[in-house]
Order: sequence, then structure tokens, then C-alpha cells
Amino acid sequence: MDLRRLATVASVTAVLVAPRGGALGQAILYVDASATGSTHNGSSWCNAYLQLTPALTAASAGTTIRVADGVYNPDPAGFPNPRQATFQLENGVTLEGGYAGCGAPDPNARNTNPSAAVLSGDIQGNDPASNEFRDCCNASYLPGCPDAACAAAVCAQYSFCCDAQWEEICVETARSKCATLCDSKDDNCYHVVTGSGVDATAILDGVTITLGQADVPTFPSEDSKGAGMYVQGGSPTIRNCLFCRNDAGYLGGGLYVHTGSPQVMGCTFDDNRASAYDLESTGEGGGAYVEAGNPLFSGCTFTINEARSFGAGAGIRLVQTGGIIEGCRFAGNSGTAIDCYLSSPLIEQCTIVSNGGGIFLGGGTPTVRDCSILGNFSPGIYCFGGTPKIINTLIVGNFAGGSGGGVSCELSNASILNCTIVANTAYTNGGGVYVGGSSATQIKNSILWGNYRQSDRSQIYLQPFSPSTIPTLTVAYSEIQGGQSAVGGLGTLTWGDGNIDQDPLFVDADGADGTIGNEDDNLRLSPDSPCVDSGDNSAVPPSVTVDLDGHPRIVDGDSNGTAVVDMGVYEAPKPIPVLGELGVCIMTLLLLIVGTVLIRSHGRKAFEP
Ligand SMILES: [Ca+2]
Ligand SMILES: [Ca+2]
Ligand SMILES: [Ca+2]
Ligand SMILES: [Ca+2]
Repeated sequence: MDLRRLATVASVTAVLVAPRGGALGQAILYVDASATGSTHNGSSWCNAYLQLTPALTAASAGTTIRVADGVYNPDPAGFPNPRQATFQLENGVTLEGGYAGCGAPDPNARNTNPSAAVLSGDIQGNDPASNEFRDCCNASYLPGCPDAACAAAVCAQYSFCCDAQWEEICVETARSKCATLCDSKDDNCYHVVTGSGVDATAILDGVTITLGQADVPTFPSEDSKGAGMYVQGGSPTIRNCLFCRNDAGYLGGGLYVHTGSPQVMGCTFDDNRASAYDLESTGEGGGAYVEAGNPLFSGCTFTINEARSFGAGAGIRLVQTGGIIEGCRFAGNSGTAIDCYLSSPLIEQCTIVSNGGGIFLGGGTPTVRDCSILGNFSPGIYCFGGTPKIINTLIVGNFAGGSGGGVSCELSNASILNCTIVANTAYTNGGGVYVGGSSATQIKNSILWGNYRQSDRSQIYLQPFSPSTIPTLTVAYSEIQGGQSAVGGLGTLTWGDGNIDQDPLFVDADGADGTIGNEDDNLRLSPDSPCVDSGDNSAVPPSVTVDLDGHPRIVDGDSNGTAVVDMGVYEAPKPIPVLGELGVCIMTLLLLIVGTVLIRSHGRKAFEP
């Protein structure tokens, strides 16, 4: 197809889809950095706007802006400081990226995984083309840095920067010796995209948002938050987007929302940072930070994001929110994957593996349900205050430098129901579960097996904070390795009915790779496990109808005619009855009779494929 014909087809498409408002191209506006047409008015793929800002200016409610693959920068014109340039979302306007665009066999063909329609904060176009965030101008605490010339210059002066770790003094040296390199981000936009004041009809779909640099060091400047996307009072819809290599000095490297309920679906947050540029601040929410609202994060992925200086929430930080985090995956983030402060979200069906920590629940009434929390380098779940519920959750192979490898509860009335807590380690106390201060915690229908602290195998540890703050713990219908004697420390223990101490007979606890605490582990119960049909049905909340596999939660697993919930996250299926010799004979006879009847009535042909 030649370009002229392509342009004609595209204009016809524009006319066909432009009934609202009448003007050509009002319903769909095209943006393509490589458009070859003569008029760049957004009316077709080849007459597309070359940049995104004029399309946003021209758009009104009802407009869809289609963006072809290419790099787009916010236009600094009209801003006193060019770094304030940003793409502002609008109500009723859908911005869609990932289109093949002008010249492609099908210009409307679309790929958003990830999208090559890149919204970039590098307005001067001088950032190094690195695929990784780790650079010479920030402390990585790993040996060396990616730019060979800069690494050589710095390590000539301080060899430990290459031999041991790239720490603050290496960064300081790099900033003087490799100034061009280190200054390259100092001229980027504070916020690549802004969604303040919009509602859910402002839709961002299928773009990559990168190289925002919200680094104003004055604490707490708005320009130290939301480097990828900044929202003050707004609830945009964000779908299928990739946030990568955005860096905020304080809050929300990828995404920052204050007072709003964003819906974030199918997005990836990779290699974003909340950097903590000064000593007064800690970075919070490396991937995303939401304060006050009811956010939805559904089907999202958070990988290698960072919240610095012991900052909170390398993946997501929620402050005073409700909301839902569902079906998300967190892997390799530097700190706690999900950090909730005075928040009451529902966190369900999430996989949280090999992060600096699992989930922090600081107050509120949060619920964690149907999650897998594996091999993190802090407690699997750390509760401080509040009334958290932890249900049907697999907590395996986590390591706490302090107390409570699996779950650590301080001053917290936590309920732990139908959890499988296995092979977690605590450096000090409570390999499986630690309960400290005036906590009233209950453990029901759960399995604690193979957890240990450095010196022994105490599954559970109770620790008063003062003579008047003594923890209380109820354990019932649970499998506790070592039984009551595996509960260490001091507190009020109610050892309820139905507790057992027998090998739970997991199918294959450490999985094919022989290492426990990762995703190939199989902690399902063998049919003859003592945990089958050994729980307490009355402890199962009515809202819980399935196990971690999504199979029915209360099943008669021992075929005695009574359906009883199993201990742990998985429910063993009802066994298939084993046929006796007589049964086999009768079944064979029946099949023969049925087969003969069918062949006679339909003929053999009917059974051929
Ligand atoms: Ca730059
Ligand atoms: Ca394994
Ligand atoms: Ca059962
Ligand atoms: Ca039964």
C-alpha cells in the first residue's frame, strides 16, 4: 500500500469515527513522531501531530488520542521553568499508545506489552540510553557503575567504589568527575504526566512513562513527588502502562496520588525510585504512593523498585486509604513490597517474592487474602497496631533480621486463619509468628511447620513490652510443629481444641529446585495428611468460599460424609472412591453393555474422529 492510499484510508477512518462535534478528527486525534504527511493537524496517521502536547490542547471530552510508537516530551513552552512541563490528563479524553502508525501495513495495529509510545521527561534528550536505572550518580551499594569511563575515573581515586560498593562518596566523586553524565537528569521534567483534578473518564492506556525526575530537595515540595505521574486530587484510569526509571526525591517514584482513587490496571512499575535526597526525608513508595482515597491496583507488576534510606514501600505505599490490590506480583523490590499505614485495603491474590520485605500493615483493618508471600528478606507480614486479618495466605521461606520470620505482630490484634506458615526464619525470636506487646492474636486452621530462629525451633514467640503490656494468643485447630512447647516467651496462651503436631505431609514442600521459599514449592496436602478435615468450619469467614487454588474451601476430604475445612491454604479434594475387585468387574460389565448398545444404535462410524 502506498502512502497516498494509506493517508486516504486513514482519513476515511477519521471521518467514520468522527460523528461527535462534526469536525474532522475530533473523535480521534492522531499523534505520530514519524508522520510523513504535509499537514500535521492530527486528522490521520500520516497527518498526525508530531508531538503529544498539541493533541492534548486540541482534545475535548469524547476525544481519543491515538499515539504511535515514538518518543514524546512535554512541551516546556509557557512554563517559567521548563522542568515544570508535563502532560496534563483531561476528563473524557482517552490517550492510547502503542500504535504502529504512519507507514505501517496496518497503522492501527497495536502493541502495549510494553508500549513503544514513550512519554519521556528527558526534555533535552541528553540522558544516557541505559536500560537500567542504576547509574554512576546514585548510590547502588554494589561494586562499580554502568558507565565505564566514569567508573574508571572515580575508582582511580577510590578503588573501593569498584571493589566493594558504590556508596555516597563515590557518587560525590562522580558528580565532580563525570558532571555531564550526572547532570543529564537534572534538566528532566519533575512530572512526566499530571492527573490532578480528573475523574475516571481521564484514561491513559498503553504508554511507557519514563525519566521523570522530581528532585526538588526542599522538603516537602510538590516537585519531590510523583516523577512519572503526579496527581493531587484526582482519580484517573491508568491501563496497560509501563512506569520505568522515574525518580522522586520523596514520595511516589512512578506514581503519586494524594486524595484520589486511581484505577490502575495491567500496569508494570519497573525500576522506579523514591530516592530520599536529603536527611530529613525518607523515600516512600518507589513504585507508587497513594494517600487518602480508595485506589485499585489490579493485575499489576512491581519489579526492582526502590524506597531509599529504609524508606517505606518499595513497591506500593498506602497512607490512610481503603482500596484493593488484587492479582499483582511484586518481585525484587528493595524494601517492603506493600506498605500500608493507617490503611484498610483488601490485598488479595498477590504474589510477593524475593523483596526486601513482604507486607507491612500499620494500623487500620486491612485484609490479606489468598496471597503467596515467599522468600522475602524481612517478615512475610509485619503488623503494627490495628486489626489485620490474614486469611488463606501462604507464607514460606521469609527471613527476618529481628523477630517473626513469617508474621510479626506488635500491639496488633491480628487474626491468622487458614494460613500455611513454613520454613521462615527469625534472627532473634519467633521463626513462624512473633507476638509482641499488648497484642491479642489468634491463629486458627493454620499450619506452622519448619520455622526456626537462630538458636532453636520456636514456632511462636510471645514478648511483653512491659509488665502491663502482655500479649495474648489463642491457637486452635492448627498444626504446630512441637506443639505447645514450641511457643516460647511470656504471655497469655490459650491452647484451644484441635491442635495437632504430626508431619503435615506436604506434596513437595521445596519443589523441583529443592529450595523452599519460591514459586515451585508445593505445599498442598497429601490425601493422608493429618491436616485434611482437621480445621474448624466455624472459624472460616462466610466470605471465604475457595482455597488458594480457587477450589471449594470446605470439602469432605476424608470421605466420612462430613465436609470439614482443612488446615492451611489448600483444601484436599474429595478422594475418588477406590473400586474393590467386585466394583471393577461390575464397571467393566456396564461399559461393555453401554458400548454394545451405542455401537448398535449409531454404527461404528459415529465414533470415528
Ligand atoms: Ca536530561
Ligand atoms: Ca522451591
Ligand atoms: Ca476438608
Ligand atoms: Ca470429612
